[in-house]
Amino acid sequence: MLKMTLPGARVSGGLSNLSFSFRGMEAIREAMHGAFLYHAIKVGMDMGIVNAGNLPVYDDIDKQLLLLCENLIWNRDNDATEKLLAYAQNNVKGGKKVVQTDEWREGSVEERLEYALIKGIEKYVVEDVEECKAQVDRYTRPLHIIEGPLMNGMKVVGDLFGAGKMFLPQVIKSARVMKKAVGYLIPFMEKEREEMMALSGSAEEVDPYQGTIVLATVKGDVHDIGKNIVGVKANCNYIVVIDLGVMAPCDKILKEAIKQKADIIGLSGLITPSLDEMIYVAKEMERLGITTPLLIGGATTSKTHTAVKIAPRYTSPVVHVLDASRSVVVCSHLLDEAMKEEYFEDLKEEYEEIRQEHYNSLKDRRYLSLSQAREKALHIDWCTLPRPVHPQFLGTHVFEWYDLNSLVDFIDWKPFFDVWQLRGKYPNRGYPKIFNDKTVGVEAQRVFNDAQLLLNRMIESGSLKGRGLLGFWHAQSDGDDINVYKDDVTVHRDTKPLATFYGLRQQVWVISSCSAFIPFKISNLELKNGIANAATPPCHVRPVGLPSGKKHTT
Ligand code: B12
Repeated sequence: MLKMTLPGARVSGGLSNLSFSFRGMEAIREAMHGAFLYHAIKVGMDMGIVNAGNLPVYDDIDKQLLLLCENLIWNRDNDATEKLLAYAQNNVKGGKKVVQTDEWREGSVEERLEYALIKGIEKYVVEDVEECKAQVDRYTRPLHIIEGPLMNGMKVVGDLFGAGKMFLPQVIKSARVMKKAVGYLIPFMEKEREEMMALSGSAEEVDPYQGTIVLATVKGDVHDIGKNIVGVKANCNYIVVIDLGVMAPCDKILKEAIKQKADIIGLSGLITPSLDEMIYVAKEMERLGITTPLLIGGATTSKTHTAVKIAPRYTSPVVHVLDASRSVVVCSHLLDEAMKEEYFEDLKEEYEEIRQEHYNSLKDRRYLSLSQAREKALHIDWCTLPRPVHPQFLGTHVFEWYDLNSLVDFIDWKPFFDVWQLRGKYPNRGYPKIFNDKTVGVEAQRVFNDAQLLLNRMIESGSLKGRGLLGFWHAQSDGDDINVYKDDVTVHRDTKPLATFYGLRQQVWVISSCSAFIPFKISNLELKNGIANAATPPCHVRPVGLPSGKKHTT
C-alpha cells in the first residue's frame, strides 16, 4: 500500500527490534531474522539492518523453530510468544547457538565443498580442494575441480538466492569461498601450462601464445568469478589475457582491444541488464568498423539471446560460450587462420536457424484483450453438468517410492539433447527423429544410449528415488484467482481460504477456447511446487450466472 501510494518510497528496518525480547538467545534471534527477511523481501522490503554475518539460510532453520517463529511473526497463534519462549528455554543453552558442530565435515569432499560454499565457510576450503586434487583419477586437472564440485555448489547458492532463501551478504561470503578455492588452484593450472609447454618443446624465444583476448564483465555488472576462470583457462592454453575487471564501460573495452590488437573480445554478464549492455557493445563495434570476434558468456546469456539479439548487430563472429572449457575450443577455432572462415560460416548458419525458429514461434502469436480473454474462460454450468467425481482423498498424498519404470515413457528428451547442444535440422529436430539427422544423428543416438544405460542402472540400484506429492482441495474461483480451502471445512462465500493462486488470464490467442492460467503468486501458505501444480486446474472455472468476481465452490 505504501509503495503503491508513494512509488519512490523504500522500506527499511532494524531487525533486532523484532527479536529484542529474546536477547541472549542468538539462535532464536537469528532464526527470527531469517524467517522475517524471507517473507519481508518478497513483499517489498528493500533494506534490513541486521548482522549479515549471522543470518541462517531459510531452509536450514530447524523446522519446529521456524514454525514457532513464523507463527509469532504472522501473529497466527495467540500463544506464539509463550511457545517460542518455552522452546528457547528447552533448547537454547547459555545463550549459545543451538547447533554449532562440525558434523558436516563427515560428508564426502564434494558435499563438504557445497556446504562450505552455501554457509560461506572459508576455514577448510583449501584443505578440501587439496583433497579433491589428490584424487587424480577423478579430477585429472585442477579445472575439473572448479567445473565440478565448486560450480555445483555455486549453482545451489544461486538457486537458494533466486528463491529468496539466501540473502546478498550470504552470497558475498559464498563468493569469497569460491574465490579462495579458485585462487588456490590457479598456480596449479599455471604450472600445468608450463609443463605442457616444456613437453611440447616450445623454445623460450618462440612466442608460444596463439593470440590475445580482452576480457571484461560489462558495465553495471560486478560478477567476475566465471570471467576469471575463463581467463585462467585461456591463459593455460597459450592465450594472452588482458582482464579489464568488472563494470567495464564499452569505450574502455574497445579502446583496450584496439590498443592491444586483441584477436578476441570476451564479455561476461550475469544479470539481465548486462544483456542490453552486450548488445550495445556489439553495435558500437559495428559502428567503429571493428572486426574482432566477440565471445559472449555468463549465466544469464544464452545461445538464443546471442543469435537473436546480439549477432545481427555485428557482422563479424559473435559466439555464445557456455563455459570455460568450451571457451578454449572456440578461441582455438577463431585463432586458427585455416579454420576461422569455415567455423564462422557454420556459426552463421546455426544462428540463422535459431533466429528463424525463434521468429516462427512468434509469427502466429495474436493477442486478445483482457475482457475477451476473460470471456473465453471456461464457464461451467454446475446445475446442468454431472457433478465432478469426488476425489478419493482431500489434502495431500505423498508417493515415497514411485515406480520409476512407469515414468520413463514420460521423459521429455528434448532438453536432454539441448543440453548436449545436439540440434537436428528440420524435419529431424525433435526426439526420436533427431536420430535420422545426418549431422548429429549418430552422436544423438550414442548419448541417448548412454543415458538409457545410466537410467536403468539408477532405477535398478534404487539410487534415484521417485518421490511425488499430489493434493486435492476444495477450491473456488474469485475473478482470475483461485482460492483453496482446508479439506475439513464447508466452504461458504466468505470462508477464509488456505491459499490463493493469483492468476493472469492468458491473452495469447490459442485455437482451444479454454485459456489457461499463469499462476504467479501464492499467498497465505507456502505450498510446495508439486502441490501447487496439482491443485491448479487447467482452466479458469467460473460458474455461469455469477458475474466475474463472485465466488462459487467447484
Ligand atoms: C556469486 C554471486 C554474486 C556475488 C558476485 C561475486 C563476484 N565477485 O563475482 C555478489 C554477491 C557480489 C552478487 C551480487 C549480485 N547478484 Co549475484 N550471483 C552470484 C551467483 C550465486 C553465482 C555466480 C557465480 O560466480 N557462478 C559461478 C561461475 C563460475 O559461473 P558463471 O559466472 O556462470 O561462469 C561460467 C560460464 O557462465 C562461463 N562464462 C562466464 N563469463 C564468461 C565470459 C566469457 C567471455 C566466456 C567465454 C564464458 C563465460 O564460464 C564460466 C566458467 O565455466 C549467481 C547465481 C548463479 N548460479 O549463477 C547470482 C546471480 C547471478 N546474481 C543475481 C543478482 C540478482 C545479483 C544482484 C543484483 C543482487 C542484488 N540484489 O544486489 C547483485 C548484482 C550486482 C551487480 N550490479 O552486478 C542473479 C541474477 C538474476 C538476473 N537474471 O538478473 C543470480 C542469477 C542469482 C539469482 N538466481 O537470482 N552475486
